Amino acid sequence: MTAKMKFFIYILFLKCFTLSVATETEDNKVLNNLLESKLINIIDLRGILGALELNATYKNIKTLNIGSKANDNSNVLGLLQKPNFNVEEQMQRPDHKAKKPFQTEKALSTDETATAVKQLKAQVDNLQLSVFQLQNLVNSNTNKPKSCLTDKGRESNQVIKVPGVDAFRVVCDSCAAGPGWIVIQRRFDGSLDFYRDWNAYRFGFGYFDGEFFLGLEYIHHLTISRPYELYIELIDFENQLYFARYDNFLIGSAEEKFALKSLGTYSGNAGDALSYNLYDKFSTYDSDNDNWLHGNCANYYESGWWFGSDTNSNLNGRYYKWGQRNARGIWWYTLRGYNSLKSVKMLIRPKYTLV
Ligand SMILES: [Ca+2]
Repeated sequence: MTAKMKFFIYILFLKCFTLSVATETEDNKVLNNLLESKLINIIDLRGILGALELNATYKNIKTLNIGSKANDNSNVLGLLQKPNFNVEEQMQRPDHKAKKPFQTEKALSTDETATAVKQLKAQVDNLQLSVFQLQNLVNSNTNKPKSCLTDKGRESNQVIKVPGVDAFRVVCDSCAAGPGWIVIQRRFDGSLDFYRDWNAYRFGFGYFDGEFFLGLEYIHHLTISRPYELYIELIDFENQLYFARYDNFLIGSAEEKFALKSLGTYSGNAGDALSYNLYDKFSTYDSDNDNWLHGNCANYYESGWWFGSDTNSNLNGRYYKWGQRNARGIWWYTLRGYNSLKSVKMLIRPKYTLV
């Protein structure tokens, strides 16, 4: 069998293989097997590719120096069968292309091997792309969406899936108020600027291992998927911990400007500051959805929050490290008036724990 025939058999095999892969949609075992066989296939192809390149080089040398013996393929077959040929090393050399002697016009015009090499390279590229896509598929299946309710640790990351939005990552908290809470907002050191625009609040910002805001879009889809409760943990600069809990938390969609549609019944020791803004829409400095005719509360309080004609809380305000009294700070009016708080955490959890 000539190298050319082998090449076409490989191409045929690859096409069949690729088609069969496209129809596979089952579990990780199948995906992993496919992935493995594709990787083996790539290694095989690189072997053939390297052999063909050597073949071209060999022919080039013969064309230039030996003349009539250029059609002798016996050494080519030997090269194709050689098991320890180091293709990787040659492929990875940065100056690999520049030094390939078979790239001279004279050699390529007398040998179709160059075309075969080019096609094989394209096949390898396609295979690598499909391997990448398969790996993503395996990863997404491995990280199957879970609930914070199944989380056993104090704090961890989980992938959550709810209708209407792609799976997304959340921070779970089992420390603040029992198991199963999703952290939707966290402030504790002022390292992150929360005076942000509509898109930032819509899709979230910050770092899961630091300060962050999960994103109104995700909070909306979570709270509309089933009844949720809200827990707000507040710590002042005397390290006293307070909380406000609401047993039926729901916010509207982007079209509804993420209005605070429901809070339910309040309990806690921080006071019920949030009910003041029940039914109010969310505003940011570039999206004024409040009822204040003469301005934008988000600009005035330098945050993004639910505002009507005014507000009784501002948990996304400026972080003041010494607990200053400032309307632009992080405050919960029923607790410390406008005095800024040291840390705040907002968490939500399904109201009924039927996982
Ligand atoms: Ca306004």
